[in-house]
Amino acid sequence: MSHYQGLIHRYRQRLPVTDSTPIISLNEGNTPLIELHHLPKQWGFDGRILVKFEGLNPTGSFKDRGMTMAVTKAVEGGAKAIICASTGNTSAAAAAYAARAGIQSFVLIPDGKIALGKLAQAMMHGSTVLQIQGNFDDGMQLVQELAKDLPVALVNSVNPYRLQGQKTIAFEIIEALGRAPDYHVLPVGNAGNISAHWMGYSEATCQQTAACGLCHGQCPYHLEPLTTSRPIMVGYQAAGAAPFMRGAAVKNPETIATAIRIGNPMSWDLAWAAVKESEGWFDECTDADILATQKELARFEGVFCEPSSATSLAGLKQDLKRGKFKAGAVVVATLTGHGLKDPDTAIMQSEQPHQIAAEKGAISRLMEQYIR
Ligand code: AN7
Repeated sequence: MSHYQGLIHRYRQRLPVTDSTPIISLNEGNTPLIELHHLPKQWGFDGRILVKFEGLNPTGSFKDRGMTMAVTKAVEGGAKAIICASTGNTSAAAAAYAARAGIQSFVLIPDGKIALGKLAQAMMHGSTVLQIQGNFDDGMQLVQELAKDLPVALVNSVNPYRLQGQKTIAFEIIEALGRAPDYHVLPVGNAGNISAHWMGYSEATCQQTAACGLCHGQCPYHLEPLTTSRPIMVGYQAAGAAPFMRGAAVKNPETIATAIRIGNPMSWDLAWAAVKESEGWFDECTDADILATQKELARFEGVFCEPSSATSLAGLKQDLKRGKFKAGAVVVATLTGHGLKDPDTAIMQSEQPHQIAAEKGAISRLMEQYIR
């Protein structure tokens, strides 16, 4: 076995590929599962919290898992171009994987509401960036219509190969823990990721029989189960963009967590199925709590995720206080994207640099205030 070559190579038996499929990969996946050492205690929790840091994927978010599959299948099918609507991370991943494949990419992004790092990525990888006067939901409508009329493959998560790639996160977590967690918490925007997590956990436990109730004997992957239990799935949304809490689409979603500024999620039914079958729940967090948690994680654990990603831990913290998690439980939180994606929001909420003379005395006097 040579070095790690990405999640399609790693999990090819559990993915819809053949030996002749031309794999388009940037060695995505295989991200670290990091145990939190300080926040569980600070939050009064006697269980374990581990974060799956998806910010360490090649373009800095979990979108690479889905994009390696979607672009691989698009190229296998002869596509010369791909298109997506995006709040930023999907566009960065689409641009990078299209570059890798040598095909054209088009990305529709909401005017002005995308984090700077993500825009830089799409531009740098040579994507044709279309900044529309509308939000993500408007863009999603448009790309579905455009992909019908033009020879471009749609690579949003309505493309089933996206969820196929993203389901591999569950396999990695089970392998790292030696079991499934008791709870899995994650942010929910367009709702593809929670659906993919549940698909992964379900396939990992599937007994390939009607009796197991998961695939009703229909599972295409005739493999030994990886584990025996599935986690309770908990999805957290930003309060200004929480259609799952309102029970209907939200017309003008607003949140500082621009990645999940989505009012009309495409995977509505799949996400509800994940939550209901696992006996989990949805809840919402304020922007203030999201930012405070992002900072706590960076400050006390050394892990820097983007605001949307911190929504998973902001929700967890809130629901621990409400006693919604069993004592002693093992909780995994997906940190969907890297903090460097959105430098503006990070700098805005942090202690500013000290403007100081290039002079030893002045600097040491300042330093003494910090050394106890
Ligand atoms: C960091 O890039 O929808 O519930 O267009 O970038 O699967 O949509 C991003 C979504 C969470 C929500 N965290 O996942 C896009 C886009 C981050 C994200 C989500 C996104 P889904």
